[in-house]
Amino acid sequence: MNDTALQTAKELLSHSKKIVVIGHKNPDGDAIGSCLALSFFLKKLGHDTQVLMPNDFPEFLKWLPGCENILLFEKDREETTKLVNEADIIFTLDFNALNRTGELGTVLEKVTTHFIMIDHHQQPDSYAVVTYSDVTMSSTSEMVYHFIDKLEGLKKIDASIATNLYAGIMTDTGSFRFPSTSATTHKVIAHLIECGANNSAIHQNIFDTNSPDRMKLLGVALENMVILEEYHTAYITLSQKELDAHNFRKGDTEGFVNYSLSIKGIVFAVIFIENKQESITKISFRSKGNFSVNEFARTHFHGGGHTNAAGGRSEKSLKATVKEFISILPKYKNALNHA
Ligand SMILES: [Mn+2]
Repeated sequence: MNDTALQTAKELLSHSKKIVVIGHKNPDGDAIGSCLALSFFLKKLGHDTQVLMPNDFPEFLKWLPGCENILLFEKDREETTKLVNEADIIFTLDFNALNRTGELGTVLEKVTTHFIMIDHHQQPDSYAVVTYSDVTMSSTSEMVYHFIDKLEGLKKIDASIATNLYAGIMTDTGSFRFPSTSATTHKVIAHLIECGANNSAIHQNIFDTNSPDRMKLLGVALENMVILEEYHTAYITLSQKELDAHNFRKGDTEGFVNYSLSIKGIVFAVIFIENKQESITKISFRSKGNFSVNEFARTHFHGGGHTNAAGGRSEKSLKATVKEFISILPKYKNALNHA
C-alpha cells in the first residue's frame, strides 16, 4: 500500500463510521480470520462494524472468536443488503473481484460507497478507493496485521484478534510450509502468540476435527487417485455418489488435493469434485515450483488464484472434465518437466 492509499485509509477511518467487512464466497480460514480480526480492530477504533459472508463456512472454523455474529447473505438477504447499502465503508478481504462473492457481487456493484480492498490474489480489479494488494503475502490475515501496524494499532491486538489472524495465516500457508511463508510471517506469528493466540489449541481446533465419514471419504479419494508420471501430475476424482455415500458436508474435501502433491516427483495436483446440484464439476489445482496453476485455471477452467494454488470449474460432467484436462496436458509437458 503506497502512502497516498494509507493516507486515504487513515482519513476514511478518522471518525466513527458504519463499516461492513466482507469475505469471498465459500469462505476459508483466511477469509473468516482476516474479516473477524479486522472487524474487532475497527470496533476498538470506535466504528460500528459487521462481518458479512456470501454463504456459510466450514464447521472447523465455527469456534473462531466472533464467528457467531457473522451474517450470511445467502440466509439473510434483506438485512445484509440493507447493511451494504447503508455502509460508509466496505472492506473486501481475500478476494480480487466483486464477482468472487457470487450473487452478493451484483448488490456490491450497485453500491456507490467507499471500498477498501485488502488481498493477496493476482490481478486485482480496480473498484476500491484504497487497494492494498500484495501477491507476495502469505495470506490476507498477514496483510491485516500489517494494515493494523500501518495504522499504529499493534497495541490494540488482543487474544480475539490474534487468534483469528493466527488461524487465517496458518490455514493459508499449509501450517507455515508454503513458499509464501516468509521470515516476516514468522515474526508476525510470534507476536500473535505473545498477544494471546494459543497456537496449539488453534491447530487442534482446526485439524483434529475429522469425522469417521470424512476419513473414509479421504480413503475413496486416495483410491481414485491417478498418477500421470510423464507429466509429474496426479489427479483425484470424487463423484456425487461417493460424496453422498459419506454424508458429505461442506469443507470435508478441504486439503485432499494436497495428498497428491506429497508424492515424490509430483509437481501438479488436481481434484475434480462433481456437484450435481449446481450441475458443475468443481476443480482445485495445486503445484510446486514455478508451474502456475493460476494461469492454467484461468486459461482452461474459468478460475484462477495464486501461482501454486487455484480453483476452477467446468459445466461438463466429471468424466468429460477429466477427459478435457488430460487432453490439455501435452501442451504443458515441457513446463511440467521443468517446474
Ligand atoms: Mn487467502
